[in-house]
Amino acid sequence: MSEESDGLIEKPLPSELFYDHGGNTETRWEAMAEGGYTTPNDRFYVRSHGPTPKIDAASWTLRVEGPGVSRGLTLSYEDLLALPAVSVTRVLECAGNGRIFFAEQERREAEGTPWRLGAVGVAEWTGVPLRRLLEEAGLESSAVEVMPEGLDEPRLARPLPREKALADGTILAHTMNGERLPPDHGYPARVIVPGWAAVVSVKWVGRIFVSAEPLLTYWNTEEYVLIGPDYEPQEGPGRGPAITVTYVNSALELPWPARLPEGPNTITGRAWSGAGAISQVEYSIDGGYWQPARLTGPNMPGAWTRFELDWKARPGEHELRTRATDERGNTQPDSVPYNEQGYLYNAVVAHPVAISR
Ligand SMILES: Nc1nc2c(c(=O)[nH]1)N[C@H]1C(S)=C(S)[C@@H](COP(=O)(O)O)O[C@H]1N2
Ligand SMILES: [Mo]
Repeated sequence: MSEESDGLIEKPLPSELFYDHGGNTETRWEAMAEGGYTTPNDRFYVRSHGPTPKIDAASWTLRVEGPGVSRGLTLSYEDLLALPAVSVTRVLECAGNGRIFFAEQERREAEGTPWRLGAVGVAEWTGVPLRRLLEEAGLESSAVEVMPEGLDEPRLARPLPREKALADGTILAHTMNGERLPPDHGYPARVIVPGWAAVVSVKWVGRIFVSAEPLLTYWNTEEYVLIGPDYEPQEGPGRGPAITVTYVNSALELPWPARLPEGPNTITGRAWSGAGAISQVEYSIDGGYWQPARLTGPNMPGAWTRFELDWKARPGEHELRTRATDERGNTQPDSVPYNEQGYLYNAVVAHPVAISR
């Protein structure tokens, strides 16, 4: 384990699999090339605002409470595991994924961890629909927001509108890719909110507060809000609109920068969208015309698809770009408007590739 994340993240962080950002760790895209459809738990990125808490499932309880529920509910870990479970295969992408490109491509540096494109992964998440827990707690028609709270320090809590909390696919997960949720990923239970930035997928949940009015917290007024000339100022305390959905994006399964031999190369990558399946991926070499890449294997809505392209490469320094479009017609843009905290960067990026003789 690297020194920087030592004591903060529990799982081993070998440098072939991760870039260490000191307490946060980014998946190396080249480590995805040999794998299957989902991101294995041992190489899934970790983004936490504090150290991974040590939680004893035997004494853990989940409470669902607040003015928006009539009865409330307290569950043990065993109770949670005994409820009927569903599985969803979905992408989890940090709102800050791609942040380094504000500096590198837009020439305006943004605050925060300088992720390249590896703060994203797909897993099969298994757990109990949040709707079921809310119904058991006696959800009132007056309920407005549902706020899962983490047991970590600093207790991340992010309110969800009622409809999103009740939506299909929004679950309290206890299992990740068929294994007990690993400590760094929220053991014993985390929320998964498909299609929304991963910050909303609160880890280490201990309490779900159901309100009868809109909730303002640090996590939807100060951080994870869009602040910049292109974003509407908010009424009230919010410094900008709170982030909800993430957008269509793509990455190549290559080191950054990459080095490849001259001649025919087959290059692979993945494209994802929170809004649906991927309808096309195009690529461009050195700013040339866009050509279609081949989509391969499963293309699950709200997860990702793999793609490949053939390139008969000439020696020299090159730039390879990919551009994905989802089934709703959303396409990666050429640039993303600046925002102070560097969120939601999904523009086309120029991947540097050196071709050697
Ligand atoms: N309790 C809690 N939940 C959290 C966080 C956190 O720091 N504390 N980080 C959030 C952010 S910003 C992201 S990107 C995802 C990361 O999930 P992962 O570490 O399982 O990849 O968890 C979210 N849930
Ligand atoms: Mo994040």
